[in-house]
Amino acid sequence: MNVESGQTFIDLRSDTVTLPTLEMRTAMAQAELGDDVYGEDPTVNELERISADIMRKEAAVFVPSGTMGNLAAILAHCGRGDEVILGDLSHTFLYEAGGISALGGVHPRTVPNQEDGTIAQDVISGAVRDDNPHFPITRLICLENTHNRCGGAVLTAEYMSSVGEFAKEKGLKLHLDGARIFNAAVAQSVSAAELARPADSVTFCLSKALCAPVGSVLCGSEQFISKARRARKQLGGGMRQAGVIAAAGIIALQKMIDRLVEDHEKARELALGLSQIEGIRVEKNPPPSNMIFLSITNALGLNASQLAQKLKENGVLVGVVDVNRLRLVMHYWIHNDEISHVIGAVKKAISG
Ligand code: TLP
Repeated sequence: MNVESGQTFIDLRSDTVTLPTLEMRTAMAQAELGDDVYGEDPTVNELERISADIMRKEAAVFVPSGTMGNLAAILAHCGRGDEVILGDLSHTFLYEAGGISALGGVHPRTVPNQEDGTIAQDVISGAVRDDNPHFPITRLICLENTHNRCGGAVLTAEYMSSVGEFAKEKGLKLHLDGARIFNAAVAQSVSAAELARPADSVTFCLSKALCAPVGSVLCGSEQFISKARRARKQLGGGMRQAGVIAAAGIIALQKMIDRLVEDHEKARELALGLSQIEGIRVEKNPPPSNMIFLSITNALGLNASQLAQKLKENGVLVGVVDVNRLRLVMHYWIHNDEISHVIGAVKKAISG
């Protein structure tokens, strides 16, 4: 639910719109605090310890956003002029404002993402540079799980392992943008740690489907996290009494992971209803996690922005991906009985 100038919307634009639960707000009010840049905020320290345990990594650092988590990771793994291999549909390449080049001087080597969010092994292998003074030095591979622009696709533990083994063989590091790694984990009934095991570092977000208001966590070895902590400071991400928000993050990790299956069920139900509407194609049906991508056929006589505007007039907010694609993201604050309203709103928007 989202309120704009007094009007209430069913907000499916993203799971980033989720508000904190009452339990989170209470924990935030009661959190024990200290100066986190001195390492003295007990609530942040606890969140970092719990996060490292969940991912089975040595250490963790709390960061304000997924974008900063990925950037701090890439700055900690790479020096200026080094190259990172990443998907052409990855969030880091598409939606992080070019931060790795602008702030880190890191050269992005984009390679095609496949529909299932993976990058073919031979493509990764072919992108690794030879030792030649003409070339940047390949330092890092980045993967994303779930994969946002690939429709919330989930990467398997087997795929993660095979890329991890390849990286090791070549002396490269592997970073995982696991903004929604818990969605990937519950969708496959595996632990997030298993998915992250082959990665040297992993970022995950507390502020998306887990409903915390702010924050992400970057996990890795002790040595890596101390470098990432310095990168966070350089980026202005040292947050002082950050326990206020870390407290919500702790509840997110304790209470909000297992229930993500409910979001996936609701996404399947919505996708099924939408797939029966003529002129609309559900790109991945059933959806692999909590995202539904819709393609709109020309026959509809509406482009994606026009359809989104009509849906807004009917109380439903959706994301416009491009001229004929929409994204609908399911989350905690969408109630089961709102699904039929969304399906009805789409039918009405198309017919009128
Ligand atoms: N994604 C947002 C938008 O930026 C597109 C969304 O609404 O989905 N990695 C992945 C895979 C993401 O989807 C996002 C956010 C991030 C990183 C960045 O997280 P934040 O917004 O916390 O910087």
